[in-house]
Amino acid sequence: MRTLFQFPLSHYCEKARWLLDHKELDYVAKNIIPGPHRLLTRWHASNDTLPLLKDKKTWIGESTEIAFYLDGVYAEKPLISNDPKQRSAIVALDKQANELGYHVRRWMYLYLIDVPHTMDIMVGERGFLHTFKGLMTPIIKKGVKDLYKINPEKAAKSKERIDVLIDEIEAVLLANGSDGKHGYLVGKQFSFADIAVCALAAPLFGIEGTPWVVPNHVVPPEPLEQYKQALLARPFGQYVTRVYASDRKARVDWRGQ
Ligand SMILES: N[C@@H](CCC(=O)N[C@@H](CS)C(=O)NCC(=O)O)C(=O)O
Repeated sequence: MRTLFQFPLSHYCEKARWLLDHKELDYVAKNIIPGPHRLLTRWHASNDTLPLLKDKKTWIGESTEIAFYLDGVYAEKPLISNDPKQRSAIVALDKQANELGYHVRRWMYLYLIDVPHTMDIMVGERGFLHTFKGLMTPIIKKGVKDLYKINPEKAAKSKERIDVLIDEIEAVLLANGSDGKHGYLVGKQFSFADIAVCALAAPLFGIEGTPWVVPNHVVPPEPLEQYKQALLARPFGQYVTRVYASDRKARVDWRGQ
């Protein structure tokens, strides 16, 4: 059995779950305590972040590495074209998506880190963090703020980058003949580029079935809601929400175990 070590709220972990789900590979999504997770990632993948995949005796860190590993080892339902032009377009889009994810996280946390619902998801519904929720919540909150440098100045800069990256990705989409309502980023097929971009942009949209759905009792912060509505009026927003509806067939609960 494969194990994906994850944080439920992480959109990079959503990218890895989507890869495994697309390939229809069985796995368990296992939640790890933030902080001590680095003992595992450093030991097995020489890095600091999740997702981390264990496939039999092989450990793979980094969402992009996971994509190339899975496509290399499991030929069914390929995600990365062998055509050199398409392949380099996919690699370039994944790079842009990774940067987008970095800035989306910082900008959104500025508004969401103090919303109790965010912490509810981070501590989960069972396990160590849940049991010691009262004690752990301020520690996790401070850790997240320090780690991702969540402050108004940095978040404003991140928002500028988000705007630029979305413009760039949308331009690729349009150049590939898509108006947002149909089609994909590279060629005619759904590919790794679509997973990378859609997963890493997903928190902006609060799509049903993802960790970023805003429950009825939570009023979404106004800047986030305004931006979501502006994006939904554009090809980029229509593309992300449509691809989620048509191609995100989750086989494992994002809440993990
Ligand atoms: N480049 C990495 C980024 C993953 C990443 O940033 N993961 C975050 C969660 S969203 C993380 O594990 N942070 C914990 C840490 O940095 O210690 C990937 O694509 O997998």
